Amino acid sequence: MERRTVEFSQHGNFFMQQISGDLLQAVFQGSTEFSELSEPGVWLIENVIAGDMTGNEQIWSTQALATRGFPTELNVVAPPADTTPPVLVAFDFDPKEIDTTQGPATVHFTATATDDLSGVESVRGGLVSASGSQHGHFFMRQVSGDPLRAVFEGTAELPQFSELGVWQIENVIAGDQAGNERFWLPEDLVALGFPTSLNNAPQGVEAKINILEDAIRSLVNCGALELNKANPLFAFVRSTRRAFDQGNLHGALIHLQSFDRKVRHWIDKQILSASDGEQLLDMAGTVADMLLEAE
Ligand SMILES: [Ca+2]
Repeated sequence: MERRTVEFSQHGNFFMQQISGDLLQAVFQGSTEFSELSEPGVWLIENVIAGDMTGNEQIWSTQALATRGFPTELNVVAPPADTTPPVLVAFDFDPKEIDTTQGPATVHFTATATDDLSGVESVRGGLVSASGSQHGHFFMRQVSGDPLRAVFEGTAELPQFSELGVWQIENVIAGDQAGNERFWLPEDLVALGFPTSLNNAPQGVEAKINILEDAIRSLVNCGALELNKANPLFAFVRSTRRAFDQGNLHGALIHLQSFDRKVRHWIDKQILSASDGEQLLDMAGTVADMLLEAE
């Protein structure tokens, strides 16, 4: 015995098995499955076919079934389409002060996103450095909630020697299972009251003195400065370091304040390029500001 379910372009069929009765009056049962790709709308029982043991078959058409008062229609309800991307209802990261001068820094991100129908599938985003030349990324995974209100977590790692200064969240992107995506730019995040800034700065006076020392060392390494014990730049940083190590913050500050005159002298003598000199002065100024605060 066989039955077919048909509606125009899509066809289905199902086979039935005897579940009770006897050879002369048998009760059959079977089933058929509709997938999410099945055409929505009214499906018709195209025909029902019954056969006996000797091979005789009888086919009843839709019309024949309807005439006998049997049901012939089955309505497949169309699933509503999901055309709306998720909504970002929470976004934060920690810490907001990092220091990549001594090693890489890891920033932890959390976000909560809601979706109307298919469910949130992904949340990710990017970071950009102050100059715009360096980028970081964070990919998040769902840690709790449900598809319609999901909590995501992820991390971004900024490598050692990443650009210093304020990094911005460049964008946050959330997508749903149906492929709808939405981008939030920094101004969108600010409008929602979410943080967007991450400050990458050396922490502490000592870290900054290290940077100053490293900067002078790298000028020597690239040949911009001659390695000479009498080099006043070395003498200057050494004495700043010594004063700081002895807890003599005022002494360290005096050294830093005399730095400006010395560096300008070296720039005038063309022993130090103007841009290198300005960079060193910037660094020294930052250390001096911190010492002033600490004093
Ligand atoms: Ca959606």
